[in-house]
Amino acid sequence: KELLIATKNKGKAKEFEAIFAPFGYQVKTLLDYPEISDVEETGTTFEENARLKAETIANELHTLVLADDSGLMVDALEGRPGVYSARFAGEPKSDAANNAKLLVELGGLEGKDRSAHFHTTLVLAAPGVDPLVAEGDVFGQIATFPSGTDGFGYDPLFYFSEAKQTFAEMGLEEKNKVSHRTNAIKDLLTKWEDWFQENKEI
Ligand code: ITT
Ligand code: NA
Repeated sequence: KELLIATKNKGKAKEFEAIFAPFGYQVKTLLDYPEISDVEETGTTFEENARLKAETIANELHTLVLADDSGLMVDALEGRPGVYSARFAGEPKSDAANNAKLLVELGGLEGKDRSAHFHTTLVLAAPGVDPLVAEGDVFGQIATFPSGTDGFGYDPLFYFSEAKQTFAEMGLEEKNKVSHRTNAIKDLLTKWEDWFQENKEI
């Protein structure tokens, strides 16, 4: 049994492999399929983007594909950067530039609410069936300066109150106990068996 994760991000792939290997899946990523070209994320929602990636590749390779689309929503910015999180500060993708832009945008809002949440939508697709959609969130605050060196993306600015640390200070293992991606995987696992029952041809 093979499960293809539609990502080139090694960190993400490792996280998914740890979850699915015990179920007997051979976990592959797009790094194992260099001939598959990037699916452009042209959707305006996480679900649209994840669905686009998962369904396109599932149909192309006739296999089971899991795609993940995620981002950061900041309340004081009306939910931005949202689906545009990876390219908030423009091209090329840069975590440092994105974090700097976020601090600048919140700078004029001194003393205001800095609440934010990360969101992940997962889509599990196979040729000819309705895909399975799962979601997860984690809530926190945007810090006034970056702290910590672990993780990626906005982790140095995402302050998780329960741990009194940013995600980048917590380290991967602690982050993965509470993260949006972990919560989405938990949601996926609760729906997984029913989906396979309904789609026995997979
Ligand atoms: P793939 O589509 O190839 O997987 P991507 O960079 O587009 O890579 P995502 O859609 O998951 O990955 O994430 C979009 C951006 O949201 C990402 O570049 C980060 O800036 C941010 N992000 C997502 N998950 C994050 C996390 O766990 N910690 C910090 N930032 C995160
Ligand atoms: Na994305």
